[in-house]
Amino acid sequence: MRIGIVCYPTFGGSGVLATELGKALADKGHQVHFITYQQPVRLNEFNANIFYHEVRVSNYPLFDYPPYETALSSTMVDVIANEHLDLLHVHYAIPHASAAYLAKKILASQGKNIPVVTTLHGTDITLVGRDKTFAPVVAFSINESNTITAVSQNLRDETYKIFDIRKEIEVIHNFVDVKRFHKKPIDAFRKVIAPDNERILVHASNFRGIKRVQDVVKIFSEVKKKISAKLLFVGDGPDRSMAENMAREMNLSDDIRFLGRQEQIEEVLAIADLFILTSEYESFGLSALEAMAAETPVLSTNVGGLPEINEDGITGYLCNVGDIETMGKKAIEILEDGETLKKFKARAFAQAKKFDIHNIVPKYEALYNRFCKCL
Ligand code: GMT
Repeated sequence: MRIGIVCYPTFGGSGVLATELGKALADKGHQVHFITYQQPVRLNEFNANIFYHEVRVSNYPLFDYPPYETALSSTMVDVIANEHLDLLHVHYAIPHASAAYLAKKILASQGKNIPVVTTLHGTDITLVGRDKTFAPVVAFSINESNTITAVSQNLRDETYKIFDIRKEIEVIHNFVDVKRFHKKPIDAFRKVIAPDNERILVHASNFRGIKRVQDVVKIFSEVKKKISAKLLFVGDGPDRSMAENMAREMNLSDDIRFLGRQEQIEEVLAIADLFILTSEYESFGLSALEAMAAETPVLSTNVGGLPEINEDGITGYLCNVGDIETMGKKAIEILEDGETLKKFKARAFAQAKKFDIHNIVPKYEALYNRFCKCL
């Protein structure tokens, strides 16, 4: 089958998921065409079944705001027609679903029918999408997709609450390539980070306000009162310097490292003892699932889709947003003795296996198959 994938090419979860999906489909013999404005970060190896089409936006001096969505629709039309695509799968509604709608209409006027699958990822609905500046277009273009999927039951429910969606939204949970993330820790790396065998805590995100990275620093400070530990921050974004300043002010700089964006996050997770996710909302929390695949328990908030992956008291703990005291206590409970930690690690890994790439990708194939008779 010839599949077009449209996504954000950056480090965000939706782009990562879309890229991993495309790679998995290509491995299964499908021809996959990525349509994005730059090479997706996880698209870093050669595969004969993968093609990359860059969206170029004219920077004509008249434009204060270059019309990206128009360029995207035009590129979609070009690729779908010339590469004879069977289906277009867009990830993140804004602006991908509306650009796909326009492309679909243009192609229909030329006698070609292209089914469009839209996968909702979270902030495209719960944060940005519901804003008045986008909402009517988001609702309309979601309804015009041939089929809609959401990455968690929670996001499906939220979408129905926020928008007047007249179609069935199917839940297909995000996935992880367990084989890739279940790595042996590199001893030398562990020793550099934790020379005295301290426990290693990790947080990874895009450091946006919704992630509440300040809470991660505060929780770490609580943990440090009882346990010798180190904290690794992975990623970058608007609140990184605030977290750095807090670390300095709280006298924690020697124990906190900011690693920046990491393409090989599995190497970092392999040495982790606890993953912390303090978000105000997560439709799913792909980074937490990746941590679990690396046998790392998760201390997270109890919002959005997080309870669908992190089992309270089993794979980690779920706490109220901003409840630093409880989160600190729960972190200590997981980390304090080796036997308890081992149990949490084993159960986190077992849970991740349920979301393994080999269990989830066939669900997307089955869905595509409903629209194309070409599989
Ligand atoms: O979390 C972000 O800010 C990035 C965002 C994205 O679109 O890349 O992540 C969303 O999609 C991920 C993949 O489906 C989910 O794992 C994240 O939970 C979701 N983020 C939010 O809902 C805040």
